[in-house]
Parts: sequence; structure tokens; C-alpha cells
Amino acid sequence: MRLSFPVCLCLGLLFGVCTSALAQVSVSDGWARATFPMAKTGAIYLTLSNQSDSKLHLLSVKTPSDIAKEVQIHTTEMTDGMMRMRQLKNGIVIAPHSEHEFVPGGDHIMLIGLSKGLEKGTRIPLTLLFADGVEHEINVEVKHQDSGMGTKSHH
Ligand SMILES: [Cu+2]
Repeated sequence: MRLSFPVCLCLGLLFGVCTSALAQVSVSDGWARATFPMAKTGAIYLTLSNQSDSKLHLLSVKTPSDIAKEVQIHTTEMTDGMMRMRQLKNGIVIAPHSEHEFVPGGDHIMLIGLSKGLEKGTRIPLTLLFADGVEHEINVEVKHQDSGMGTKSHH
């Protein structure tokens, strides 16, 4: 980690890419949970990694309107023994050199108003919008995967 800074500076001087926030954000382990055909909501999970020296603020997420009407960032909270979802209207801030996991039973990206259910094997395009104006395009595969926790009370 310590070594990456001078290396990055050199690359930045050579190629002018170092200051690009895009190069310092990576998304991994993205997947969407398959739903039944008439489902109106779906959940997406991924790991967002901030390799930069500054905070990364994920403001919102978009998907084409033929997939879902709206995308929200949700967290899951335990209230009186019940798992409940709450929208994070201000998005999520990720500290420098750390990552944020969106996982079943925790924070997740929620598709609201699906035009059709999420079918295993298809891919969902998403645009992640950051507070510095950078947009990051990804697409995630729809999988059948049970988290083994809270599937009845959550989605
Ligand atoms: Cu949710």
C-alpha cells in the first residue's frame, strides 16, 4: 500500500491517469438475486473498493428504465428482532483505501418497479454515480444464491 503512491505518481506523470477517480474505484463480486417472474423488486450485491487517498461518496445508482423504474441504496437494520430495510438517501461514503460490501442481510442496491423478474443468467447494467461527478458503468449477473439468512423477512 505504501509503495503504491510513488508508483502511482510516476504513472500519473507518464500517462496523466493517476488523478482519475475512475482508476481508483473498483467493483467486484457483483451479482443480483434471481426473482420469481412477476417480482417487482430485486436486490444487487457487490464490493466497492476505494483505492484513492480521499473519501469516495457513492451518491446514487441508475439502471435503464426498461429494467426498473428506480434504484435505491438500502441498508438493513435489526429493529425489535425484525430485519427492516431503510433507504440511504445520501448514499454511502467509503473511507480512503477501504472497501464497502453490499451483501445479503446488509447494505444492498435495490431495484424498485422491475419491468420483469430477474432471470438467472441475464445481466443487469448499472451506473454508479459518485459525488465528484464520476460515473462508473458495471453490469452484474443474475444468480440463484441463497444467503442462508433472512430471506423470508428480507425480499
Ligand atoms: Cu432493499
